[in-house]
Amino acid sequence: MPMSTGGQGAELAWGVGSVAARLGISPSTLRTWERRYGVGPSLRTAGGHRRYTESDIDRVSLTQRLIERGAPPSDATRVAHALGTRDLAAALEAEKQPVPILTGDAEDAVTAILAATFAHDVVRLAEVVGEVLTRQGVVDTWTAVLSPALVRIGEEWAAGRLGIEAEHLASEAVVGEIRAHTRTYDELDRSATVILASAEDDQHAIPVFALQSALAEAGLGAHLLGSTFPATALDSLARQVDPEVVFLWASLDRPASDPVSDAVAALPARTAVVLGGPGWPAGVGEQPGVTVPRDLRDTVELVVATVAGATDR
Ligand code: B12
Repeated sequence: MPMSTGGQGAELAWGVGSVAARLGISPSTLRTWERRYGVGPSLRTAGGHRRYTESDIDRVSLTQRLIERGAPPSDATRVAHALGTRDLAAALEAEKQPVPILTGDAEDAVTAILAATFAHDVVRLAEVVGEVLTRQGVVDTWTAVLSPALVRIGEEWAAGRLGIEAEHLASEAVVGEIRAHTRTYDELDRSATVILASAEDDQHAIPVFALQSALAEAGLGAHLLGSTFPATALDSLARQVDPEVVFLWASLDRPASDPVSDAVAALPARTAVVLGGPGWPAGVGEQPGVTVPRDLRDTVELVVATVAGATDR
């Protein structure tokens, strides 16, 4: 017999036998998961009988599906434990076949990305990111979905709820989809040389891939030189290819005495320097020839306008 938890927003709670029948798991396995890993009922009746809420059942169900797909029970239960009710529901959706189509709401996409990251589900991650990119283009996808999802992933990692492996896995999936999106634009204006990289000692590069893709969407080709671009290479780059624009990203705070700032100051006046990311010190945009835009959209506008000005000359 189900029991009502009572009060406002009352929900039904179920006994071990009902849950076992509903999920096709034996009662003894349910008890083992509860005893060993703490995935079990959160309620008890007055008489001490265990009762599963719908959310408890979702947690057990996700555990079951992850185990069926080869995850060790300890990992499956850890993932199921870490998810709040909303992310849990999204992770369950992500585990279902066929994969559900997103509703189009940016928040749903963020939740789906988080759930797939917790579930280490690379296929689902690529699917969600790819679908939103195709539907909305990279600037809107970045602003409404990828940036908030990455911030949340960073918070989950910093709080110790998400492993570094999951952060790498999500980053690779996001970069892969952004690059695939970029390749759909093949008629690009390459009359100016636009260089994109992240600063020395900074491995964060997803925003640089997003910028290359957004510039492609705007019809402009740009060269991507990857992450941790050495400061000394800026000088040789300027001499070899004489770029119209150099964009450098920094997620991490730049050191007080920064060789990149010195190298930037030494670039020829004809090179416009654009700095993005929270790592640059305040006031860096006051140097001549250096601009620090607010976000991706601003950066695209600035680079497009700079290239138009440079090629008109
Ligand atoms: C993915 C990720 C990684 C990946 C990077 C993979 C890759 N290929 O890029 C990996 C796993 C390698 C990684 C490593 C590390 N990471 Co990390 N990482 C992140 C994460 C989750 C996303 C990074 C990102 O792309 N941010 C971009 C967007 C989402 O955020 P934003 O910088 O705030 O951007 C806004 C503005 O800058 C503005 N904007 C302004 N101008 C422009 C221009 C453009 C073009 C764009 C797009 C936007 C823009 O718009 C953005 C909003 O859209 C962040 C979380 C976060 N909040 O950023 C942590 C984060 C940056 N990492 C962090 C740390 C500590 C590290 C490590 C030091 C961890 C470690 N101990 O090893 C290492 C760094 C190693 C190194 N030497 O670089 C911290 C940094 C804290 C700090 N300020 O010092 C963060 C903030 C996580 C956290 N919450 O603590 N990381």
